[in-house]
Parts: sequence; structure tokens; C-alpha cells
Amino acid sequence: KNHKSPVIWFTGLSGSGKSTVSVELEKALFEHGVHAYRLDGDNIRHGLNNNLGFSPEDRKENIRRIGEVANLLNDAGLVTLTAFISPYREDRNQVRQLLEDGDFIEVFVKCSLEECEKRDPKGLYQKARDGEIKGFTGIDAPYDEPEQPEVTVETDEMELKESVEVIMDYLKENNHI
Ligand code: GGZ
Repeated sequence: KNHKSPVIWFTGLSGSGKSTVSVELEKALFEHGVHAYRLDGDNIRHGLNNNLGFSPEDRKENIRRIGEVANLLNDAGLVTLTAFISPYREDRNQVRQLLEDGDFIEVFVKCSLEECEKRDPKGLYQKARDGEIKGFTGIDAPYDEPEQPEVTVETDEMELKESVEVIMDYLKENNHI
């Protein structure tokens, strides 16, 4: 292991599989003897960021704070996983700048909007289509696809196990773990 602990930053649409893949990756890391910590909506949007909504300004601030927390955890020596839509390329790149060179691993959880809408586990896409939710990512709010993510996993074409393997292989090959 050459690098300091990385921040593994998942980005993708709602329903793309960020949480699912990050939970499985955390397990795989544990089995590999790596102590990781995962930041997601449950521990961040319900706590530290419970004063933020989904306006462009609030999403920006959401990602800024998550980046700062990830940086602290990273300093403390933990492998940090984050699972947020993080729709703006500029905001993700700001986190990349904040971290030391090579510590930011952007994982694009790629899944077509069509498939995300089909999954719709919380019925939020339907509400967005019906106009009950305004500014929903992919419907009437933007998602900037990453241009040069370190890793891309296509969850509408790959098995969960395969997605995790692709990320683990990347981390091993680049001496992050
Ligand atoms: C997108 C929304 C919205 C709007 C509520 N747009 O599938 P989920 O439910 O569990 O994941 C979504 C989550 C997005 O929060 P993030 O902190 O990841 O977003 S961001 O990075 O853009 O700040 C969805 C739910 O919150 N949700 N309203 N308008 N997703």
C-alpha cells in the first residue's frame, strides 16, 4: 500500500445503485482487512445536513460538507465511502481538489434513467413525473455525468458482485489497499 487511505466517491442518479454497491464494497473491504466508513443519506442528510434540501445551493452545500467530513476521516486514516447523487461536476471536482493527489476515487454508478425509473424503489420518480416533487434529478434537475471517473460500474448490465470486483481490482492495482 503506497497511498494514504482513499475517499471512494460514488456518484449517480437516484436508484442507480450507489448505496447497494457501496454497502457491498464496504463488506468486501472488511473481508480484505480494510477498515472503511460509509457516509450516506441516513447518517448525513438526517444529521449534519438536516437543514439542507434539494435546491441547487443546498445540494452544493451538502456535497461541500460531505467532502470536508470525508477529508477528516481520510486524515484519520479511514477508507471513506460516500454515496450521494452529487449531480454537479464542479462540486465533485472541488472535493477532488480538497483531497491530496490521488486520494479521490470517483466511481460513476452508471444506469440509464429508464432503468432507474423502472426500479423506482421509493416511488419518487413517479411523484416527480406527476409534479408532486419539483427539481428531481434526471427529471427536472440536472445530472452532470463524470468525464473521467476512476471507475465506472454499469449496474443495468453488471451483477452486483461484478461491480464490487471491478472497484476492488482498481483499488488493488493502484495500491490504494
Ligand atoms: C433527487 C431526491 C430529491 C430530489 C429527495 N432529487 O433514491 P433516494 O431518494 O434514496 O436518493 C435520493 C436522495 C438524494 O440525496 P443526495 O444527498 O444524494 O442528493 S445530492 O447529492 O443531489 O445532494 C432520493 C431523495 O434523496 N430525494 N428529493 N429532488 N433526489
